[in-house]
Amino acid sequence: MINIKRVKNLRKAHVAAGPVLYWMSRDQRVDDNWALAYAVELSEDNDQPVMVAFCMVNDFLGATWRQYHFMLKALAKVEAQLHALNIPFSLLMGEPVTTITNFLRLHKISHLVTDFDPLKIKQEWQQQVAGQNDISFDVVDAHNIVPCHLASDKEEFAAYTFRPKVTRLLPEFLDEFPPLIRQPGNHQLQRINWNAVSIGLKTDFSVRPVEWLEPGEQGAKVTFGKFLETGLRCYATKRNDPNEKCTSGLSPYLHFGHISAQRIALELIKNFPRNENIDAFLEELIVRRELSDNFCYYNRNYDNYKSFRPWALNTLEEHSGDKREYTYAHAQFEEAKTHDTLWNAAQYQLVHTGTLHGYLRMYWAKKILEWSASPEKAMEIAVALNDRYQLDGRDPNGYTGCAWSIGGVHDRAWGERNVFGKIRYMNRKGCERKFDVEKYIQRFSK
Ligand code: FO1
Repeated sequence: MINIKRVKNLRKAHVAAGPVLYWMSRDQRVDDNWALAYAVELSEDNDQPVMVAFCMVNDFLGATWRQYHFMLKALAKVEAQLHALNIPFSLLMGEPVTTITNFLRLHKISHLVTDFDPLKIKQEWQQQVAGQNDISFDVVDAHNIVPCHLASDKEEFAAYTFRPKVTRLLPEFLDEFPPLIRQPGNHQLQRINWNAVSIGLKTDFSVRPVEWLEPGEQGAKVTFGKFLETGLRCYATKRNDPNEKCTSGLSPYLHFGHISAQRIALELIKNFPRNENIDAFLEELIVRRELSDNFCYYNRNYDNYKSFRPWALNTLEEHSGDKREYTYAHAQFEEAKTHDTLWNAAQYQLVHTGTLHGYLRMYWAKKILEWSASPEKAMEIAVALNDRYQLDGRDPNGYTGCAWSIGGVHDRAWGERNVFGKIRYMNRKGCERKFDVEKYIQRFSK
């Protein structure tokens, strides 16, 4: 039984019996997925079949072939896993509101379930589908351990205000997932022609897929296993060193929902004694990640300058006229053509591997603030480059990371200085104190 508090009802209706549909969107996995578990529960309660559909849209928030390729490879595995459970899977293409509405009518769906996503575009899709269809429609938070709408009913100021609210609710929501069993019914389980799907896709094919990690649940499990064996033991001490392999590398999988944060937390707590590594990792995985959903859910300007707190807007405003030692345009940043070899190496890693080490993401974004004509422009450029090249772009974590670096969101005021005002400053000397900068530059330069 799923904890019903994870379920947020968008619309109630008393429709004649019919199949239950899970409209999969954010959490693109079969295992440990509360939205799927809830849809299966409803289908059993009503003695109706359960179906799953994913609606693919073109040019989703500037996504390129790099992200679509990763996503589609994994969705093909989702199809196989659902078929093994005798659950039909449909890949729909087109504008979601119309496409989902047509699917609901065609299959006489009686109950619609989808997964929670704080992004504006998803909230919009869900509101419109609810408005256009007189059907029972529930949203289930399958991404956060503590459901976003329960952890807090407002935008939180910082991790220290949010942490106690999440921690208090963890015992209730760190529960085990129900087993997924093979479903009854004789469905004709058509297989999707995945090659045709990518041919029909409109996106920017110039950003190439990455080969260094395996998309999907299996790849996520292997990556998690590797982290447990090697990275976890140096996480607390060396997670800020991009030359060390002490981070989990799970963010692309978490972004697409190929692995459940709750599963990760359950495994860690069950199999490892609490120590500084586990505590530091759970702080990132639970408090920081759920705080970024909180920020995006309650602050509609999460992807732009207007989301910054008043103190930050004032200080950036006061220093907007400061003389910039260097000023670069979007293209110069994108082509890694700044005067700073460290920043260029970070941009090079981002463009060619689709990921950037957490510590360097902060340095990378803060230098965009320092070398852009204005803080508004800086936020625009950071979000655009992040979303274009990061495998985990278009994610609440990414928007929040840029807002933290450039607008001090969830941070406090620091000593005042040129251009930054009271926004926390980072520089190359700070990096040199943390890790071997020259070694990093050797690894990631042309
Ligand atoms: N979600 C969808 O429901 N349909 C899509 O076609 C889709 C494409 C897509 C491409 C890149 C990417 O990074 C995310 C994409 N997502 C899509 C959304 C994703 O599943 C996440 O829900 C959000 O990006 C993060 O909240």
